[in-house]
Amino acid sequence: MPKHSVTPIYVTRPELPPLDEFIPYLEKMWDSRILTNCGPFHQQLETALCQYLGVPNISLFANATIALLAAFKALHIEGEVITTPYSFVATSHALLWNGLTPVFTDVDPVTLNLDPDKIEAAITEKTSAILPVHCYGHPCDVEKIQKIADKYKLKVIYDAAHAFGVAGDHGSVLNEGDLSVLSFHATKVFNTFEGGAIISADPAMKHLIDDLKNFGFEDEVSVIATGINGKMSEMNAALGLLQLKYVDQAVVKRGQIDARYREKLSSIKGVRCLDRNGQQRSNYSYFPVLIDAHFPLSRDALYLKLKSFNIHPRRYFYPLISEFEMYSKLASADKAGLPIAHHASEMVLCLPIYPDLSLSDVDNIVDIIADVT
Ligand code: T4K
Repeated sequence: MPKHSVTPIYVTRPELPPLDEFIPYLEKMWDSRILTNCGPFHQQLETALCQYLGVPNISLFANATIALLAAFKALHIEGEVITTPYSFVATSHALLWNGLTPVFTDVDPVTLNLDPDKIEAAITEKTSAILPVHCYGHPCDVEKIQKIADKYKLKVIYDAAHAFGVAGDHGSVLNEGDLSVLSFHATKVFNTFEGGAIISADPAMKHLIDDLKNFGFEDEVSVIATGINGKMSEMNAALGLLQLKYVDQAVVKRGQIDARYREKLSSIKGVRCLDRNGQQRSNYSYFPVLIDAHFPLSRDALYLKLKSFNIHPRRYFYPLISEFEMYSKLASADKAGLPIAHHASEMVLCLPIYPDLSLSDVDNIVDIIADVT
């Protein structure tokens, strides 16, 4: 029998290290009075993350949204950028903030990532970049995207907000494209409360990005570009150093929850879990399911039903970005051109997944879903 949860179960719950292990970091900050502007913890975290993620250069940011803004600035992107409507709104907002025009193309029905076969038809003489998202941490078809980018001399900036530690067929997805942007928000697999990062291949590019996140200062008296204040503080960086010690075990626990959901949901008609094809290493950051017409309830009815049991899934990503008022007038936002994204957005439900979620809670969530069949 499904049970009403005594405490609310949200889509996620941030992972935190033992508090007493954080105190020595705070003591160091109190002693040194170095609180921000790329201090020692910031530098240590950049080094540690390069090693952990297997990437050559990383620039820490206050959050992924500002990192995305800086990424487009660093590459001098102009005109139109081809992107997915099936993402968190920050993806496209980064374009508008840079005076760029998003051009939405449809997603692949299996991965729900930008469909590479739709990209070429959207390229015009104004196109200068592609902004795909590794949605839910599922790798994009990086090879096909790169081929198109090379053919038309376009830059590729990956929104890798969900893809911490994810590897595809060619290793870390974070080494793909020109730049990749990570989020370390509280709701992510690896969190620094708020935080983000840009991964770059070339030290000169990292140098430019580091200047851009510090107002554009090259030195005390020279400002080389219209930079922003995007620096990660020492407090966030110190937390990141500590979180890094625990992230592997957190991913293992997430993997167990993912496996339990898949096993238990497999017998429920009308509920489809997304494949993990092409992932050599997953981070299990989200657990999206698609509720189709074979299920007796609509997605929204199931969402409300779970809420009535004090379980709070989320409809990531509904509405589509292209439906928000600042995008909906764009020609590429027309629903007719984005049938798969619309369909997914109307069917998706992200079920709770986080390391502390017990397998008995997972069983109860599945029981609530199954109880309507
Ligand atoms: N690109 C993509 C593809 C993204 O998904 C995101 C962010 C970005 C870029 C931008 O990254 P950042 O600039 O944020 O670094 C959340 C997050 O705020 C957002 O970071 C994330 N994607 C998005 C998918 O989800 P909301 O508005 O759904 O969050 P909220 O506050 O409703 O939190 C969800 C649940 O998590 C809550 O019901 C309870 C739990 N929670 C949340 C927070 C913040 C906690 O237990 N503790 C907390 O501190 O956007």
